[in-house]
Amino acid sequence: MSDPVADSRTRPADDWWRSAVVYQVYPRSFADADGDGTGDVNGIRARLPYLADLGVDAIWISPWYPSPLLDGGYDVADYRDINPEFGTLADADALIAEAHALGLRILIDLVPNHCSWEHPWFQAALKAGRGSAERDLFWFRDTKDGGPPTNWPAAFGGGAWQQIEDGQWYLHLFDISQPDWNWDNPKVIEEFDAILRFWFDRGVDGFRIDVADSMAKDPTLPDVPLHNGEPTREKYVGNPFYDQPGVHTIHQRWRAIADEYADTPQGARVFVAEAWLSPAERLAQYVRPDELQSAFNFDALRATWDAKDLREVIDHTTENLWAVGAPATWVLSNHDTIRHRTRYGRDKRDALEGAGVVPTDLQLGLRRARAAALLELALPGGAYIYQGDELGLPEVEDLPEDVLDDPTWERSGHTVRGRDGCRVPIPWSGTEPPFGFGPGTGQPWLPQPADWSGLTAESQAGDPDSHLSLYKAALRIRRDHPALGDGRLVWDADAPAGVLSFTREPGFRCVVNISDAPVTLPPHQEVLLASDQLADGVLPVDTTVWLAV
Ligand code: ISL
Repeated sequence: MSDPVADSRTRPADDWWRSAVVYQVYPRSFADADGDGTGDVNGIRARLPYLADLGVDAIWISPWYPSPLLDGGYDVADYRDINPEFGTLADADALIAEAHALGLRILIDLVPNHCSWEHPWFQAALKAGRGSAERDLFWFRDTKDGGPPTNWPAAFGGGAWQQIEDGQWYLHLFDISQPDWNWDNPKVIEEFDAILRFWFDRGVDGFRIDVADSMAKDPTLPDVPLHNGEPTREKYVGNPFYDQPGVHTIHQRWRAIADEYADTPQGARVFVAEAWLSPAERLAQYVRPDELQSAFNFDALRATWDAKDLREVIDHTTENLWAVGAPATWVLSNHDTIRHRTRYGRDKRDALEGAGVVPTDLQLGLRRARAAALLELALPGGAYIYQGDELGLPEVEDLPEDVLDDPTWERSGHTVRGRDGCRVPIPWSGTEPPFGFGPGTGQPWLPQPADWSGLTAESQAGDPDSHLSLYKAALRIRRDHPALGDGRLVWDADAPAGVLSFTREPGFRCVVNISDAPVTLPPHQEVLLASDQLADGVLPVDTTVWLAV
């Protein structure tokens, strides 16, 4: 039997996504061309040369659609237009063309589980009344036992049902402003087919699918069990709103649509699933040959800076994804999580939680973030870089309460600050805010720390030892080296405890020292790149080296 991963290296460029490095743009916070304090499409266009020079293969743009931005744009009011705060459809068309001219692919975000309460179909459903065809596009139900139809909790706090004036309730698994679509209704299915085609026809190369595991619901609407007295959002097998079998029918349908584009110059279009599903056996179901091509590997994001943890995640991921012929992906941060420079600067094992209350060593975090970048980019498969990862940005944990914008802050009754700390606008240049985020001195929608002048792209560009220079060097080597990208790895038997060491053919070895003492470098021809200074044939703690062997 042929090996699907090994074969892929000889497949046509259609398989670009198997080894792509994808850069995530969060449009509100990337670059502001018109100076209103909010990032925009023309800001992204202006920075395309930066991204091409950085050396990524593709850009994924978080939602840019018309939206009241009550969940940062994941509350979509119109799936076929651009938020006027961000620009116009003509700007988006120009961006797609300019990116392609620079050799960059464009992925955009599809939010199929829910829309915004401003979406015209939801507004019509509110007016149409119980039992109407309009309400059947969503999950409207009557009161049960004097309360909501189920005990399901919403993601940002509180229950997942909101009661309206006539007494019915609608389902919102996320914010109250994000009503869930009813995917049992054929009109919803057809509408999303048309949305995919709308953007594919405009030239986008693919979609990141938001909460790709939640569209299908158990129509009997059973309650979820209580944990510590509270209804759980845990994704246990059989959860009525996560990982239901029906989601796979939807993904198969979308894959067929993407494959219709195989004969266009860009080739078949692609998907990456956002589904926080563990273990990898479950995630692998989403990337079977007739479903989505790839999925974010959040086990890698969740793993702590620990050799045993990381090795387990790498092995488990690759075993399960390779079994279905899919490449692994590697993710360290995104717009929903505490930035990894900050996480890796903490002792706490589950450093994803506890913003602002855990002692953090940002110098240690930076050192580990450098080592992690070289590990991530050496592993087989695709890799994701969240905007600002390449600058070594930390989480901003001291945003004033009055600027917090994440719905989590309000819905948790001001107990959980939420995700704004990883969404602070990018520092591009200059010595004080807005650090070139927008023209002039106007301040961005979230304030930047005054001490970020050493982190700007401009200040790092000229410094060969900067975080940005490390990323650029790594991406250049990754692009040229035949061992990197898609393929296999073999663990080296001679690695000391606490050291991750693997070889990729031809002639490449990656060694990561996560032990508590320096280790001797294994025999090699040449050091290709190291995340920090190497001393005399020795690899210091929290350092990664790429070797030619
Ligand atoms: O719901 C969860 C756990 O109970 C989360 O893991 C959830 O899958 C994740 O937060 C989904 O995030 C995505 O969809 C959200 C949006 O707020 C995030 O920014 C987006 O990445 C709703 O659209």
